[in-house]
Amino acid sequence: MKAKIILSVTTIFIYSIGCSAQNPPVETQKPNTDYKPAKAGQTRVAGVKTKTAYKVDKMAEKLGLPWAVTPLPDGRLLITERKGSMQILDANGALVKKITGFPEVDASGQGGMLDVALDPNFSKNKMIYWSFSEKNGVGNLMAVAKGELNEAESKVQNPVVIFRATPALKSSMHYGSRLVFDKDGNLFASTGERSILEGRKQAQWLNSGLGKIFKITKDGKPAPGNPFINQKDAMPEIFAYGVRNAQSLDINPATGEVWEAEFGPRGGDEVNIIRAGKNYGWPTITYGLEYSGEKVGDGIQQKEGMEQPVYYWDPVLSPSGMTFYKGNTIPEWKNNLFIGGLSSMHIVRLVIQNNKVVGEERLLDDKKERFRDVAYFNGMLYAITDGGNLYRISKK
Ligand SMILES: [Ca+2]
Repeated sequence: MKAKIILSVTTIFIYSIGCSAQNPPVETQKPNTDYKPAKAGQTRVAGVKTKTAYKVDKMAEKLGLPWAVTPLPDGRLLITERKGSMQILDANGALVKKITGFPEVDASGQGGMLDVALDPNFSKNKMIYWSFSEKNGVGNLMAVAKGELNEAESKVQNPVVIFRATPALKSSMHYGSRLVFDKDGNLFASTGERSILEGRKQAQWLNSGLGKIFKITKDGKPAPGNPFINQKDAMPEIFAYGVRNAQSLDINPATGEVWEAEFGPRGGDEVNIIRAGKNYGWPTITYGLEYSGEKVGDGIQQKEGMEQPVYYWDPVLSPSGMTFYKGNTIPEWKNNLFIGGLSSMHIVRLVIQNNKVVGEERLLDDKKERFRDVAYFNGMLYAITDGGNLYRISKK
C-alpha cells in the first residue's frame, strides 16, 4: 500500500515536471495564412533544447556552391559542386582530390551537379550515383547517372545516365533530386515540378516524371513491386506522387520508411512519410499561398485520397537536405531528424515519436547561413552552406 502511494506521488511529480518543461514553439512569426492544421501536432509543436554539450567546428570554406555532402566509409567526405564536379575532403576538411569526368551539367539557376549517393557495396565496387540537371532538347530535366571512381579517386569512369525524369521543360528551378538507397539496394530519387505552371499540374500525372518520388534499381529500371508497374500509361519507376520540390530524403532508422521534406510555396513546407502509391496532394492541397498572396487552386488543405504532411511550416524554411541521427553519441538525438534550411538560415531538429513530431529546435542560427545539406557520420553531423562552408557538429 505504502509503495503504491509513493509510486503515484512520483508519477504526479514526473507528470508536472513534464508539463512545466513544455517550451513555446520556436516559430514566433505570424503565419501567411489562417489555415488550420488537419490534426494536432502538425505544425508549431513545443520547442526543445539540446542538453548534451556539443561543439560546432568550421572545417572548410571556399567550397564554391556545394549541394551535397556524403561521408565515405572511412570518414572522408564526398562533396558535390553545382558547376559540375565533386571533391573529396579528409575528416579534418582538407582537400584530398578533385574528381572530374562527369557528363556536362546545365548549371543555371537551381541546376547543376546536385546529389550523390554511394553504392551500398561502395567499399568493394567504388560505384557512385549522382543527380544533375541535364540539357535535353530545348529544355532540361533531372537525370541520375552512375560511374566508378578510379583508383586515384580523381576521375569517374564509364559514367552512364540510368534515369531521366521526363519530360524536359524550359526552367532552371525545382529539380528536387535527392538520392537514398534502401536496405534492398534500390534507389529512391526525388524530383520537383520545375516551378512553372506547365510542370505544376504534372505533379498529379502518373505519365510524367515531374513532382514524384521514384524507386529504381541500380540500372535505373523500375524497382520490383513498384505500385504502378502494371498500370497502363503510368511511369513504372514512380513510387509516390503529388510533391512540389523535394530536396530532402532519408530512411528513418527506427522504421525503415522513407521520409521526405519539400518546399511549399509561400508557407506550407512539408515533412512527409513516403509510402507506395500515395498521393501527397500538390498542387490540389497545400498549407501555403502563391508568392503573390493568392490562394493556390481552390485554397484547400485536405482532400480524401491525398496524404497529410506529418509536419509543416508557415512561414517556410526552404528545406534542402536532411538526415536522421543514426546513433546515440548524443543520446537525446537518437533517431531525430535534422533538416537544412535555406531561407530560414538554420538547421531544424525534429524529435519524433511514433511517426509524429513532438519537439522542434533550431541549431546554428547564429551562423546566418543557407544550409544546403546535412549528413550523419559516426555520431557527428556535417553541414554545407551556400556560402561555401563546411561545419561539423559533435559531442563536446
Ligand atoms: Ca503535400
